[in-house]
Amino acid sequence: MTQAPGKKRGSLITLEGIEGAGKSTVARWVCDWLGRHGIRATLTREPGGTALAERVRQIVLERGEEQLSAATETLLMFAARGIHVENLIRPALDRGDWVVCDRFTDATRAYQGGGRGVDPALIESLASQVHGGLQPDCTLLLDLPVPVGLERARSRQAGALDRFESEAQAFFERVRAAYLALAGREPGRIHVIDASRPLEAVARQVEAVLERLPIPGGAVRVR
Ligand code: T5A
Repeated sequence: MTQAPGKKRGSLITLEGIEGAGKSTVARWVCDWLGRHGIRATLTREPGGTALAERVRQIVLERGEEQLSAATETLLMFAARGIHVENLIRPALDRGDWVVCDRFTDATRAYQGGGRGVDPALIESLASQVHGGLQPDCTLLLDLPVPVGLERARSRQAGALDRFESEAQAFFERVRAAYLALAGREPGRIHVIDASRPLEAVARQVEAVLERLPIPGGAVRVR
C-alpha cells in the first residue's frame, strides 16, 4: 500500500469495545500493519494521549472519595478529548499521518450514554463543539460477551480496579448493547469484529477491513 502524492490529510482509525476486548493489542497490530504498508501512523488513546489529557484521565479513572456525576464524567471525557484533538490528533492528520486511537467519542456514547444514561443530545452537542468536522474514518468495534472481556481484563489487572472496571456486569451489558446499536446505525464506518476468537482470527478480520478502507481522495492502493 502506498500513499499517492498530494495527499494532505491522514485517516483516523478508532478502536472500541468493552473492557478486555483487545483494543490495545489490536491497535498496536493495526499500527504495525500500516507501517508494513508504507503508512506512518501515530498510536494514541483516550481518555489521554497527551501529558495534560493523561492528567484528566487520572481524575476520571481513579476511585477517590468524591462522587462524579454522569454529566461531570461526560464533561471530563470531552475535556480530555478537546486537549487530545487540538494537540495531537488534528496536527498529526494535518501532517498526513494516520492516527490509530484506542477509544474516541463512540466510547462516550456507549459508556456515558448507554451505560450511565446521559442524554445523547448532550453528548452530540459536546462532540460537535469539541471536534466538529472530525469523525473517525473507520472504527473497529471489538465485540465479545461481557464475561469473556471482564475475565481477560481482570486476569491481566495487577492493581486495584478503576472506576469503570469496578462496575457490575449489567453496566457493561448496556455499554455493549449501545456499541452494537451504534454499529447498526453506521455500518459503513463501524465494523464489528468478533473479538471472542483467538488473536490470529481477530487479526484476519481486521485486515479484511483495513484492505477495504475508503481513503479520502482515494489515495491508497492495496498491494
Ligand atoms: N471511557 C473512555 C468512557 O467511559 N468514556 C470515554 O469517552 C472514554 C474514552 C478507559 C476507561 O474509560 C472509559 C472506558 C474504560 O473503562 P482503558 O484502560 O483505556 O480505560 O480501557 P480498557 O477497556 O479498560 O482497556 P483494557 O486494557 O482493559 O482492554 P483492551 O485494550 O480492550 O484489551 P487488551 O488489548 O489490553 O487485552 C486484554 C487482555 O486480553 C488479551 C491480551 O493479551 C490482554 O492480556 N487478549 C486476548 N486474549 C485472547 N484472545 C484474544 N483475541 C485477545 N485479545 C487480547
